[in-house]
Amino acid sequence: SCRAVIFDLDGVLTDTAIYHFYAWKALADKLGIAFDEHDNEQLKGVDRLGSLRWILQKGGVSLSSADESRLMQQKNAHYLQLIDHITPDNLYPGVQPLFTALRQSGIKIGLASASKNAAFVVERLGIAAQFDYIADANKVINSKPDPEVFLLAAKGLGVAPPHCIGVEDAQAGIEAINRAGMKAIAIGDAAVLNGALKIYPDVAAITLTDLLNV
Ligand code: B16
Ligand code: MG
Repeated sequence: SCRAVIFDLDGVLTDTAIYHFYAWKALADKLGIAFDEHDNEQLKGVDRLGSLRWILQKGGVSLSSADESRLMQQKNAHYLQLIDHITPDNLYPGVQPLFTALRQSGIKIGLASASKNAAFVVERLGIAAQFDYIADANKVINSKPDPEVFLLAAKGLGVAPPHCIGVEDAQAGIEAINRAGMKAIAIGDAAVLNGALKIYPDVAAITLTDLLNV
């Protein structure tokens, strides 16, 4: 039975994935490396250093760790500028009703994000207080597809992984949920996402009954 639902942030609760894309795209342009939306699909759920290295490798570029740090800092500054205007209006439709239904059923709500900016984003979205536990990139060493961030969320919630459902928009995230021994639900395109028990176009399509029957 389902006792907790652990949500990914970027691309599941809000559309920050597009701002990550804009910021990486600007950096790739500066480096003269081709980078498009299709490439960006590979970076969803991948942490900051992993994303930078993926782009550099695509361009056949290898840099010192000092240069990597400088570029990550540039990308993050640009990203923070892009998300500075986020308000509760940026919460995807359906999130608040689903959270309310989960709470009313006594099901815990967790967050498992690969982003170091997760706390800032959920604060801006006005939903920070609704999480029973937040696990993000500041608290883990290994990023998705490693299960660490989902396992930390389960531990923080006090719920055993088999009683947790994870909700993800990224292939790396679905893999992380499965490796954590949880049930995976995907948000997005069935043509590009594999390994989930169910797939929905967006959070608004998920009902409490669906979650209880997974
Ligand atoms: P930051 P999620 C992930 O968040 C994004 O999907 C991914 O594109 C991004 O590179 C990563 O966070 C790191 O973000 O630079 O803010 O630490 O989808 O796991 O919530
Ligand atoms: Mg995501």
